[in-house]
Amino acid sequence: MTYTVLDKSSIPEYLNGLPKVVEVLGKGSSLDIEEIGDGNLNYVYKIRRSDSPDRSVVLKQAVPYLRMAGEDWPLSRNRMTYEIRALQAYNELVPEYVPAIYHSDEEMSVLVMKNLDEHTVVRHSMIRGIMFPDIGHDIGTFLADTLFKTSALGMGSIERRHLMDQFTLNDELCKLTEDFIFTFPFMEHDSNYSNPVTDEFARANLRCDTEYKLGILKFKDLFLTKTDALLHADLHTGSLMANSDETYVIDMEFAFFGPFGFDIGKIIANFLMCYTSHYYHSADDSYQSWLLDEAMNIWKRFEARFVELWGAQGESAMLVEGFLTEDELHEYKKRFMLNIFHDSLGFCACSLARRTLGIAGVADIRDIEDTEKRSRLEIINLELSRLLLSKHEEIDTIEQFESTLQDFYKNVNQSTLELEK
Ligand code: ADP
Ligand code: SR1
Ligand code: MG
Repeated sequence: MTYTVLDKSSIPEYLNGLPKVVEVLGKGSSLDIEEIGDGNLNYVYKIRRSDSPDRSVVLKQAVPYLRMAGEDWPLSRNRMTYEIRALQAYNELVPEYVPAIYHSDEEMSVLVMKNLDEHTVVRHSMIRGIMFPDIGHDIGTFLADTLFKTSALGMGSIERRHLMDQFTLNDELCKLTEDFIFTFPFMEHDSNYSNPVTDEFARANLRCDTEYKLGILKFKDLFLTKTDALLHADLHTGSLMANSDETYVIDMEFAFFGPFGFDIGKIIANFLMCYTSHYYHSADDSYQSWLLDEAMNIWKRFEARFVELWGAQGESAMLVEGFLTEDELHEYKKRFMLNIFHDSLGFCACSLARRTLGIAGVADIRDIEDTEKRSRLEIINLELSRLLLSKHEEIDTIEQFESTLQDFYKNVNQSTLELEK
C-alpha cells in the first residue's frame, strides 16, 4: 500500500484488510481509537473493539517529520523500517520481553502490535515511586541475550553480516544520536535546553574542560565506529513498560549495530537520574535505595547471563575450537567483560549530561516546575557525569561502582538536598 498518514477515520478500513489483526480484534464491530503517543517521534493509537474492549491492538506509525518539533523538522519515516526489523529480531531472540507483532508494513511505516495495557511506562511509574520487583534482572537478561546473540561471539560471520546489513542504513536516527547525545549538549547550541544556573555550571565546568570534552569524543568515536551487536539504541525508562510480573521493551526505532556499552550505560543513567529526581519526589531515601539496587542488578544480571551464554556457545565468528587454551579463554573473557563495563560507565556519563543539557530531557527532572530546585538536581547529574567520565577506566567492578555512587551522593551538598516540596 502506498504511504498515507493514517488517522482515526482511516484506521478501521486499514485494519479490516489485515487478517492477523482481524483475528485479534474480530470483524464487524465499531472500534474505539485513541491517540496515545507521548514519545518524541511518532503517532501511536490504541484501538479497541467497542463491544469487547478486551480485544485490542496498538498501531504505531512514523510520519516524515520529528513529532516533537513539528512538520518543519523533516525526518525520514523509514525509521519505522528499523523498528520493524529490530522488533522482528527481538521477537526471535527475547520474545518474553517484547510485544508480539500482528502486522508490519515498511511501505506504510506501520507496526501493529500487542497492546501492553496491563503495564505502565516505567518512567512515569518510577517518578511516582512504584517498585518493580524484577526490573533490574529483566533488563539485564534482555541486554545479555540481545547483545550476546547478535555479537561476533554469538553468531557466525556470514549470517551476522547479513543481519548487520538490515540495519546499516538507519542513518538519520544514528545522526540524531551523534548530534543530540554526543555533540550539541557539550557546546553552545540553539537546540539545547536552557535553565540559567545550570547553563552557567555547564559553561564553567564542562564546556571549557578539555579532558571532559575529549572523553565525550572517545564515546562518540565508539558510537560511530564500533559494531559489536544489535542495539536498541534508545533504551531509557520511557522505552520500558512493566508491571510487578513482567517487563517489556518497546520503541526500538534507533536500532543499529553499535558498541556493547551503549544500551547498558543509557539505561543505568536513566535509573540514576530518577534517583537524583527523588531528592525532590520522595520524602525519604527508601525509593532511592531500591533504584540504586536495581541499577546495580542490571549490570550484575547482564554480566552473569552474558558469561553463561558464552559458556554454552560453540564456535562463532570470533572464536574457533583450538585457538585459545582454557587459561587464555579465561583471561580473554575477563578483559572482554571489563571493557564492556568501562564503556558502559562512559556512555552512562554521556547520557547523564545529554538528558540534562540537550533538547530531550527526562520528565523525572525536567517536569519540576521550580527552575531553581530543578537546577540543583540538574547540577547533580552534571557532577556525576563528570565523575564517571573521568573515572570510567578506574572503576573495575560493580561493587566499586556502587560505592563510588554512594560516596558521590553522600557528598552532594546537604543544602542541595533540602528541597522543600
Ligand atoms: P516514540 O517512538 O514516538 O517515542 P513510543 O514507541 O515510545 O513512541 O510510544 C509512545 C507511547 O505509546 C509509549 O510511551 C506508550 O505510552 C505507548 N505505547 C507504545 N507502544 C505500546 C504498546 N505496545 N502497548 C501499549 N502502549 C504502547
Ligand atoms: C531530537 S532527539 C530526540 C530524542 O528522543 C529519542 O527518544 C532519542 O533519545 C532522541 O535522542
Ligand atoms: Mg521512539
